[in-house]
Amino acid sequence: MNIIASSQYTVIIGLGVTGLSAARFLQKNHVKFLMMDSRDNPPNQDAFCKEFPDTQLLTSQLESDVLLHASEIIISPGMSLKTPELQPAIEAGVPVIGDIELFARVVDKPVIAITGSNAKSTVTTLVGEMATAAGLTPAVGGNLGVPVLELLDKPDIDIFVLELSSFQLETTFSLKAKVATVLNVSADHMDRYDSLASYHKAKQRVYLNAQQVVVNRQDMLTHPPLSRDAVVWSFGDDRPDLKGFGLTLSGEDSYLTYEFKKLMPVSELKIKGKHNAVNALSALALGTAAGFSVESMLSTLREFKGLSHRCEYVSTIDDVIYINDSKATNVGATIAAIEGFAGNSKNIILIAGGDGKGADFSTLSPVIEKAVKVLVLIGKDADDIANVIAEQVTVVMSKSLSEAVAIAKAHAVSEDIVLLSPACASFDMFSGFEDRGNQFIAAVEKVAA
Ligand code: UMA
Ligand code: ADP
Repeated sequence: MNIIASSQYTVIIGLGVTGLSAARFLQKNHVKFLMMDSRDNPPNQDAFCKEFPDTQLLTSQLESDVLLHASEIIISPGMSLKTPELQPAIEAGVPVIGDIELFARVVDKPVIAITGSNAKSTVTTLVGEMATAAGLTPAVGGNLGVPVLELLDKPDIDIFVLELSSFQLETTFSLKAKVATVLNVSADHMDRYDSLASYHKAKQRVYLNAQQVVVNRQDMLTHPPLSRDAVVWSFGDDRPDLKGFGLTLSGEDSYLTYEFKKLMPVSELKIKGKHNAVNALSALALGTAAGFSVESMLSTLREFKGLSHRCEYVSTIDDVIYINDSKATNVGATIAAIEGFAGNSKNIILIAGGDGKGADFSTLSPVIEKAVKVLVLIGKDADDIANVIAEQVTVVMSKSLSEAVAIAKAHAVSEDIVLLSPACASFDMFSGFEDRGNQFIAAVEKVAA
């Protein structure tokens, strides 16, 4: 098959938003390429054919032979480097990179690079808003939604604030972030990684060539190898030391603190829960390393309301609070939410379950047994969660989210909290976490009526 006239060609794998942005980037840079997607009907097909009428699009499978003869392969983050059809090319030494690598090769403005198992979107958005408050024009994107190569088209950008996933970091080699952080590491995407160690290794790649790094004092897996020659800042929920952001107690109040200086009471934050105070501290550390003034960052923190679907207040019905934490797609996020809302007695009715992505749910059981009085389970891996929960917790299986909300309401008494925090991806029952969160909100409105 005559795939392409020249012997020099690049292959893009994946016609999602990343692949489309890479196609536009290559075209602008006069690089000959073809597009491949393993799906029969990949997204963006019409847009691609209209915009690139003379470029070949191969669908339904990845063709090893074509990949083997490429000069470079640009792989989308949703495709694993272990994909069998890719192996002959990898073994033959064909470079396989991602969109972040293309971006890193050309970017000429400072980059703040943010990864972690949880809190990436919240902290990236917060740091973007802090950059604006500091008088800069930031471009904010990456795993958050807008592919990085699209950000390059924005005019007059002073600084890039990027959320990066482990999938994106696996194929990134040349990024030289002004500031980089791994916010936290807990198991996620275990259907794609052999072990927590290999997932952790991918996350650590954000530190390659970074000028400054921001680490979490409570999570050693966020620290770069000791030999690194970079300025190190830290954050955590304890008292900070030099170059550190943390919490100090004064009377009844807890304060966001830099080194030995109290900056602002935690109670002034609009985002609630200890994990969000920690998120504020990590954003302060990143912003300080980037050169933002403390005063402008504090004004952002006083205003920032948080993102939808992350421990988002929905409603109070009969003195019971309903919280939408649909973005909790792994065990670590759900533990943080339960700990954030736990009272002195068991006050939480938790709705969880979905696609566990190969997770080990056993680390959920101690927090659930301590704080959850009724656990309502939905979705594909509901049984796997039920199997690790001790008998003293009431577990109810439900076929739908709306039924789960009705069950939760029936069990709730005054001052309880009904928390949707699934610890699982949503794709077994919903089109995504937003859809799951919106259906939860609709179900809450229904039981309120
Ligand atoms: N796919 C195929 N065959 C192909 C190519 C892709 O089946 O040949 C499938 C993948 O397995 C995946 C889906 O298509 O199920 C989408 O993959 P993609 O790489 O084309 O995704 P994009 O549309 O380009 O979106 C990606 C990120 N998606 C993933 O990493 C899966 C988006 O993060 C990101 O916002 C976007 O690039 C811009 O940078 C989403 C995500 O779920 C939100 N990220 C994971 C997470 O946050 O946990 C890492
Ligand atoms: P990410 O982009 O990494 O998925 P988000 O900001 O979207 O991060 O939050 C994802 C989930 O993690 C939400 O359920 C949120 O409540 C939870 N979360 C937020 N901050 C933290 C934290 N510091 N530690 C653990 N979980 C957190």
